[in-house]
Amino acid sequence: MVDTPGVGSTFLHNTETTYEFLDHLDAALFLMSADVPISQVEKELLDTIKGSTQKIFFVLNKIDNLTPKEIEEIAAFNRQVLEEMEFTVQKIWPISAREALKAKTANNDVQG
Ligand SMILES: Nc1nc2c(ncn2[C@@H]2O[C@H](COP(=O)(O)OP(=O)(O)OP(=O)(O)O)[C@@H](O)[C@H]2O)c(=O)[nH]1
Ligand SMILES: [Mg+2]
Repeated sequence: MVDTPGVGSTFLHNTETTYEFLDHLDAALFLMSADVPISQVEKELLDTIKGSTQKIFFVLNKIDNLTPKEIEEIAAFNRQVLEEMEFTVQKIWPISAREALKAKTANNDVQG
């Protein structure tokens, strides 16, 4: 598994690194941020991925600061953008990497 740098990176070489990996995709996990809608650069990346794999898992991160209603709204908005781009979106997986890390750390404490 390869964690590519995000696109729209401050540093152009990061974005180039991401694009260099796109020939070798078995599946893609596309991480979106719940605090901002999908950006134009992300849409360009998605367009490129489209030809490389059909297996894309859409994940919505950073839901920790949002109400369930807000999560619904941003997920619905992003879903519409993706469907307009002719992706088949089975599901958008809402997660919080921050909460997951917190839980993992707490769990490790219990286990000593
Ligand atoms: N509130 C919140 N912030 C998060 C969460 N996950 C990541 N962040 C914050 O988002 C920022 C970027 O996190 P990274 O993990 O570096 O994001 P990335 O997508 O790997 O970024 P690049 O690899 O640099 O493109 C950091 O300030 C994190 O603390 C989350 O679940 N909730
Ligand atoms: Mg990263």
